[in-house]
Amino acid sequence: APAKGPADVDVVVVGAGIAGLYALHRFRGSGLTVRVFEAGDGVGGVWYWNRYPGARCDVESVDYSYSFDDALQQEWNWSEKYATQPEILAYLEHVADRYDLRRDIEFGTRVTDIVLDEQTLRWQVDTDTGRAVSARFVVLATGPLSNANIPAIDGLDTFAGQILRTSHWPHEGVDLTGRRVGVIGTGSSGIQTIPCVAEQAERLHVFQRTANYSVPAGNTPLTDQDRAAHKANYPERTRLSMASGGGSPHQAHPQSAIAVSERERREAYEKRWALGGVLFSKTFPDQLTSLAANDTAREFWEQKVRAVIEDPAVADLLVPRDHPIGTKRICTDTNYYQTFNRDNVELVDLKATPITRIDAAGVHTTDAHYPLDTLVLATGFDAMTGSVSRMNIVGRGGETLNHAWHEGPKTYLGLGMSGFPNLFNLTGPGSPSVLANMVLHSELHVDWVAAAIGFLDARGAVALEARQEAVSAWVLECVNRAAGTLMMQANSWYLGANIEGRPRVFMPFVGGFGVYGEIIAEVAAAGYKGFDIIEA
Ligand code: NA7
Repeated sequence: APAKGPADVDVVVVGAGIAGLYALHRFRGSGLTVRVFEAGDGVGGVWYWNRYPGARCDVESVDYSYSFDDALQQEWNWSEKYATQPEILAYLEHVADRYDLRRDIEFGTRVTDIVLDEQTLRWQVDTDTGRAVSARFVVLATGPLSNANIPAIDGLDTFAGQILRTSHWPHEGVDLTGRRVGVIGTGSSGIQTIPCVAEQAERLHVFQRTANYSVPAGNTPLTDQDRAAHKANYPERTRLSMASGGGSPHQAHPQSAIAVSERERREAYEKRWALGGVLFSKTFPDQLTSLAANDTAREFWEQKVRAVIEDPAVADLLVPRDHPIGTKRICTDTNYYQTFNRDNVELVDLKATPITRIDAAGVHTTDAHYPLDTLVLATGFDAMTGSVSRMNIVGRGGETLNHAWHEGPKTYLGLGMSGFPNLFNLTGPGSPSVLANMVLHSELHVDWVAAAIGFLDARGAVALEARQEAVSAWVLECVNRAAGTLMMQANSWYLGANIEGRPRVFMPFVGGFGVYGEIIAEVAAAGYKGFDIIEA
């Protein structure tokens, strides 16, 4: 039976992940009534679902933390440089408890429909439990990586063994000891989990379609001294992060990769390699805009990686050939390449021998059959728009958001959509999104929306709605900025290229997190330029 929550509220927030939790706290703090609907049975979003062995964040834990309350920063102790999934989930559960958030979250409740009443400009929100609520504002905090991609492989449903998905890993955990395991997918999730699976499994077959660039995480435990230093330095770290390209405090080298000497270049790359992880793609400022600059990074990477792989033929397969480094998100690993030196691990090159079908006993490729007990799908997400597209969102004139976005997502600043007054999308297409630190990005967006609501209420206005021409101009701005980079040269999920039928449009705003923050602040300061303010 439908739960007994309120029938109408000021704001409905969809999703209780990083963005949704802070949205609830922030909006409630400004005196609004808020209801959060969450499909999972707990808080955490991505960090609730993705429980596969080896799952970690590729942003340093100290930076992947909320900045809105210094007391929270001071009391929480991260144990490692890069936090594991269980630790991040524990942190988010702590946040939910500390700010008493759960009382306004309805778990196990998936939003199905969000429909505008054009007379009242209120939204009717329906869910799969029958629970329905009316709201003045709807904030989509559904996350850019929450709708799993299940590959359409012939016979997948006939497999008699166990199928595991990295994005929906069983809560009770899985013991793979003694099993013959296959992993399909070598993106971030596959690359993190493969070394852990290899340690347990009797035999592991890694089915690789496209090789990726991965940089060692360089993870280490944090000492009391490290933590004390971070805690003393939080304001400065946050300030630098907010102004940076990707939401972390580390600055790129001031010069072009080509302008410096061979020795200086090498030193800069060595330093970033030691820092670990994704920031390797931002060692030099022109690495993602100049192919010559990018080549220097790619060559450095290749030398490092080949040095740890024993079989040169296997190394040939693990080195990407199809895209410049960093034009797909760089993966972050712990012993990924070394895993292929193990006797119980075999790399299957799907480019040479594609999967033809799956049967009860295992995977068929064009030249072999691999008998398996367990199949792990690390096959990614219908990213950026996937979770939004699963809901029936209907705005003015019966127009659905899916129809409005059929040629690619169309937003103003990533936040507003024309024809959808008072509906805000967080950390999605048209914003830096996955190119930035998602915690600080969530705060930036939620604070902006909270201020916009405050602005409307102060003048007694009803709604904020992006103007069509502002949307068109922003879409063009995003396209032009992406065209000025190397990002269009990869078939990445940034472009929806991994999902059949999605238009090929670069979805995130690539101009940098700090630049984006300035743009949206200017829009607000100019009285929400580009939005219609609908008076009562
Ligand atoms: P990704 O990065 O999208 O990786 C998915 C992987 O699955 C990738 O290697 C794909 O190969 C592979 N894939 C997908 N479908 C198939 C089929 N049908 N056959 C074989 N291989 C397939 O997802 P992740 O979860 O690893 O990471 C997503 C983000 O989460 C990551 O960037 C971080 O920001 C966090 P393909 O490249 O398409 O050939």
